[in-house]
Amino acid sequence: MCSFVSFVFQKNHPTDFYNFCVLNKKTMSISDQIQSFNHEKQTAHAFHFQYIAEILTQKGIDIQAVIEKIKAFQVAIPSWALGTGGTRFGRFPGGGEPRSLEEKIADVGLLHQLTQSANSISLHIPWDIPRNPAALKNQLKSLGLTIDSVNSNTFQDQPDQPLSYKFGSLAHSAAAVRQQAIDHNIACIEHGKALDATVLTVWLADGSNFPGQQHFRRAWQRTADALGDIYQRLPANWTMLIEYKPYEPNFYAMVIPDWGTSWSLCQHLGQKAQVLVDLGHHLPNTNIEQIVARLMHFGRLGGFHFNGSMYGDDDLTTGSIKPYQFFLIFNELVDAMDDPAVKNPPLAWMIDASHNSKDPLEDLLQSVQNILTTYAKALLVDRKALAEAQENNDVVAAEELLRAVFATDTRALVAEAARQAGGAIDPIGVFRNAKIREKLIQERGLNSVATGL
Ligand code: PSV
Ligand code: MN
Repeated sequence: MCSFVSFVFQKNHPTDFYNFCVLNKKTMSISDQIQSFNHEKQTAHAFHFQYIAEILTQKGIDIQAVIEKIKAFQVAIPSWALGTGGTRFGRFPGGGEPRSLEEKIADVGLLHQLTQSANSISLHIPWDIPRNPAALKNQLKSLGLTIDSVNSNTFQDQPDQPLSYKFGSLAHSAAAVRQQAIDHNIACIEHGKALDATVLTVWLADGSNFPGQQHFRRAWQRTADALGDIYQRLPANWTMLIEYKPYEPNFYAMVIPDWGTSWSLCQHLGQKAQVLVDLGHHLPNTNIEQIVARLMHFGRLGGFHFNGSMYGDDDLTTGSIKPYQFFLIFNELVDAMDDPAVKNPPLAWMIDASHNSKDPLEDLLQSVQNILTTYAKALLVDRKALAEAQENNDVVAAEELLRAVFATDTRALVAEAARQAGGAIDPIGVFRNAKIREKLIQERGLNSVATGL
């Protein structure tokens, strides 16, 4: 064990504290459980951390600087990923799902406590209308959380809604439907303001299922005009994120199918409008890393929805299917974020996933872990050497450089960042060891249902 590692462990984990935790396991708080489990994992973690620390130090990398960047990276959790997702063929909930906005916030608080990297929650309106903003703000504050974004929903009809979105919302042929959707987005801004949010995310399901059904140019113009009305109501410090998606629920054409259309709408609206990239919103084999680089070059990448995808909007665990592509995407993000010449605003990071076969909280913990380990890899890329290889057209050197970083196991760096921040070396281990799901089932029941899809 290197002296740095043994020093930090001794400092933060005195043995008598550990004994106290083990003896009182049944009544231990989550933070005590984290410390206790960290202590159990200490030796193995120290071994792995020392190994990577030595390799990277030899390469001249400032380990603590990398760890500080990992600690600073925070990803939002969407309120709708906390319950079991499903497909149109069924849903198989595992119990203990949050039944209210307060319980959703509590779940995100737990994820943040475990990882120290999930300090905000995204709301979907009307699923998450804040009934008592003052109390919610207190709850958020006590858990160290903020609101990441408010997301409007004009893809479903609500029971009390006068006009239907069956044929679209902001792009609808009828002005009255467009106005209803505009008003809904403005109401979202108001709900967000009450909770100190600063981001409105707009994803439109508008489009057509059959050729000839919708006039493409009129649909774009109606959307642009309607978004303009919403944009006018956006407070000065707010951002409007415009999310694209190539298909689903419409299968012939979506009104905002790609980054180019999102970008064109942002150009039309103004600087507070930004493109949102959802990893699952691309056709197979799309070069997402290039899209990300382009958008950041234009200063127009505002938000990111993480998930894993095999075919389309599969909403699987982030990094579970195409880890190399995920690394290449992060490589472009970090490259642009580190370049002072790039004038892109800070990004709103969020996990947008859905779960049918896993415990939603465990799945989110896996996603956070994969995001952080991949981000850590991107931080290790020798940008100068890569640029040199690129400028000299040394194809093999450039590729090998990236492949070597991709093959580096960064899990100990992420574990060390969490440990230093007061989180868990092994978040899923703590979740299971502390029997958190079992306790949630006891508290909320087996058939509790979260509002959402
Ligand atoms: C659409 O597929 C999407 O990715 C948008 O972000 C929605 O708001 C979200 O999923 C939840 O339905
Ligand atoms: Mn999304």
